[in-house]
Amino acid sequence: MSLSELIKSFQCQKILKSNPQTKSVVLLGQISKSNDAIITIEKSHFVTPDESYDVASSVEQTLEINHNDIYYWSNSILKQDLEENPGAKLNLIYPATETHIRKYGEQPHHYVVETPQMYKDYAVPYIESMKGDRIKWVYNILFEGKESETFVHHDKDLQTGFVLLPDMKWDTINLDTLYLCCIVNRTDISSVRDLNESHVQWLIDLQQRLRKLTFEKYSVEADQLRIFAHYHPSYYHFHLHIVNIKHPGLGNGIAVGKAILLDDIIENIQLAGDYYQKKNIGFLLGENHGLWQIEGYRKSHEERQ
Ligand code: M7G
Repeated sequence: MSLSELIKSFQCQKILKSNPQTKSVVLLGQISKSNDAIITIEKSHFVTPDESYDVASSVEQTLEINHNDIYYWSNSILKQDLEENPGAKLNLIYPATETHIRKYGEQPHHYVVETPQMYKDYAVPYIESMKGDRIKWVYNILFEGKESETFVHHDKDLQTGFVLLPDMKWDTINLDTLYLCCIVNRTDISSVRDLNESHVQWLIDLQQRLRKLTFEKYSVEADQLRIFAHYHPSYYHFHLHIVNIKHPGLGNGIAVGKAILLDDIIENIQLAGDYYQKKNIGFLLGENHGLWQIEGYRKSHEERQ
């Protein structure tokens, strides 16, 4: 079935999330009887408006709500088109797994400080259980040519190479919300916890190349980009987020307690090669997350409170 057919068959059952600030909703529903689906709809930002923005032709209809003295307010319908000025971005996950449903659902969060012992005892086995099918999309990109028509760059060296491509969070139109993803070819790094002094020069070179490639393709300067990794990431195969600094991100993806700048990662392992093996790492953990569901992990956190 095509995406538009899948959307037409979607039967909404629950609002997982609704955020007036990011103007987005996440809906849980079913497409076929036994398969769950998640649809995210995010209203699009203006396509980089400048002083030539033509209000008269951009605003198709207005319905005045009221006016008072010199103040007027109204509802409006803006002109939009799919190619260059879409009204919204829609993502579908189908079939959605239990892990997806838990991830996208509204949930209380906790600030957790993960010690190296908690990592070793509970996170490592959890991470191993989250590989396989869950990161199939990563292997599809790296080794099966999936999404290759969108690649900004593909260096196939198995040790130092990577793919740089548009992240599925980006509409690929609006440079203000530019969001790229760099997935490394090597399969031996699950997260920052696996990085040490042997990776310093590789990461320095990688960052430089990412900045250069992004500038060449999109004319966005190096100092207009935030390049960072997540801890914990949703997918345990090392990757980096390359995002326009104008973009505040959806959810907490760019906030402290989730994002770690690549510059900080490099400097930390330059200062101490085993920094990420020894460090307590503080981050926000949702109650639906698999790690929170592990009793020992949760208890270790509670004992430290
Ligand atoms: P993360 O830190 O593991 O997860 O980053 P999170 O940010 O979703 O919590 C993974 C990144 O890969 C995210 O920015 C996703 O939007 C992006 N991503 C995920 N998938 C399944 C795909 C995909 O199939 N294609 C592309 N291009 N990006 C994806």
